[in-house]
Amino acid sequence: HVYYTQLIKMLSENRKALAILIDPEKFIPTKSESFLKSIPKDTTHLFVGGSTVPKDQTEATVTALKNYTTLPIFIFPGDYTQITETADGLLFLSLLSGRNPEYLIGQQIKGASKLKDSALEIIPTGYILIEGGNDSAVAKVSGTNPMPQNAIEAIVNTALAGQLLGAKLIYLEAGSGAKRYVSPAIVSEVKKTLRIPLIVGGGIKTEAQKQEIYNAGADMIVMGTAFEQ
Ligand code: 1GP
Repeated sequence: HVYYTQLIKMLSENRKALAILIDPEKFIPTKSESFLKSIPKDTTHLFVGGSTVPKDQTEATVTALKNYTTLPIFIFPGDYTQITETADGLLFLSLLSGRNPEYLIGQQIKGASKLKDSALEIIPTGYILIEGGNDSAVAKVSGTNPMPQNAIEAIVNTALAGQLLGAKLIYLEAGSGAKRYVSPAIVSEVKKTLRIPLIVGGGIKTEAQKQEIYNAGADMIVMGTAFEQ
């Protein structure tokens, strides 16, 4: 687990992680070089994925990016068809906030045989969808309800259950393009109870917002929409 170990080490040295999310459905592979020049200097990871990605587009995106970067590329899959060996790793997500078995365990079973002998670094990740003030693609595609931002205790317990199930990361997601990002109060309460790294994404656009969420306790922030061309 090279990349996970690197992440733990960087966090132990009080450095924060920043993942830039690329949605293959919207990305033009020939623009990879200019895109990579436009992302922040403090970027530590690239995530590639989306809720609805046409077949083979994830692989084309990863292959194109690989020509111009040494940053680790992780698949952040909307479904099992997005698995590609061209990436460095994969967030093996389970949508813990929802009550749709297809996204809790169904997609994971569909991907399992493909991942059995994979060289991808597979990181079990508890994925928690939180109300972001507008309809999110994750809610729509998964057919699940996001957790309300005022349900802090339920969110904390969901994250804790994920950790107890063996997740190596917890991801608090407000949805791509969220009007309202996950509140600092939620981030700090979840962080207090976890001993695994905490990822926060959805609706974070500015440097000030990013710092606010880091200060609340996020170990990694994911930004997508802010850098879409
Ligand atoms: C979405 O958390 C990510 O899955 C990033 O969201 O596109 O709003 O930055 P944004």
